[in-house]
Parts: sequence; C-alpha cells; structure tokens
Amino acid sequence: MKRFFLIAAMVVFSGGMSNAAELRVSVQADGGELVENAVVSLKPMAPNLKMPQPQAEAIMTQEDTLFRPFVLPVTVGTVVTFPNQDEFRHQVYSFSKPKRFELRLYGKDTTNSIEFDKPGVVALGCNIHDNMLAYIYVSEHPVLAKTGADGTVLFTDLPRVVMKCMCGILTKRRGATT
Ligand SMILES: [Cu+2]
Repeated sequence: MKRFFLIAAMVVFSGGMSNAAELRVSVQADGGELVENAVVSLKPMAPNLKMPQPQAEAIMTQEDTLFRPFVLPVTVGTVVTFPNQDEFRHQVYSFSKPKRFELRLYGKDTTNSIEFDKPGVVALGCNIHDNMLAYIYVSEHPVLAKTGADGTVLFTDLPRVVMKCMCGILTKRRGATT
C-alpha cells in the first residue's frame, strides 16, 4: 500500500496589525509524487475561536457523463446541489453511510439539493452511467480544502493558534476518466 506524507510548510504570519496567518500544506506520496485532490482539514486546538465561516452551499455538476469536481470538500451542514448540464438524464445515488440517497432520474430542468449532515466520505455514482464516480468529503471542521495539481493547498486568514492538520486521500477506483 502506498504511503502518503503531509508536509505543512509552514505558517506565514501576515505583517502589520493583522492577526491572520497563512498555512501552505503539501501532500506527497512516498515516491515523492505530488498528490492532487487530497482533502486537508484544520482543527484549531483552542476553544471559542472566531474561525472563517464555512460555505453553506456547494455544487456537484454532472457534465460530459462525469461529476465535476471529482472531490468536493464540505463542512457538515452544507447543502450540495446537483445540476445536470448534459442533454440526457442522470440518476445519482450513494450507498455511503454518512449519506445514503438516490435522486430520481432527472434532466436539466430539475434542481436537486441534499444536505450533508454527518461527517465522512460519501462516494457518488450514477445508475445510468457506471463510469461516473466522485466523492463528497464531509468534515466536522470549518476549514478545509483540497490540493491542486501541484499537490498543495494554501489557507489564508487563519487565526494565530495551534491547529491540528488532517488529510484524506481519495483515489479513482472504477476507472473514472479525467
Ligand atoms: Cu449518469
């Protein structure tokens, strides 16, 4: 099994009167290759902090018989909409424990929204198109993001406190494209 390393390279405090900090996190596999789409979340180790507000809504699009994005990081309580940009219909479902659901067959004219109210990883599929696969990563922490193609993620406007940094790696099983 492949091992992954989390490199937090590290806190840069903004100058002047600001109390905000920046944190750049890099995720690498043990061969040194940079890992895209790793979800990095931060948990502040101090109580009663004013943290950046998590997003209340997010979008998981169906387009060209794919989900976009492949990995969607959200905080618990986020409502995700599932717009269909294709000329044909999809039937999206998940059997994952944090959110089991199935949307009825729908086309462009229907707006589906689901609240993700428990933490964990929700794998998405489509009953019509077997190759469709994506993940919604539901975190209890308000600060989270995924790595880009360069394997890094940059957090800004963080409070200047010690934070625990966690990472989830999601891989492309079932031969999804892109
Ligand atoms: Cu589909």
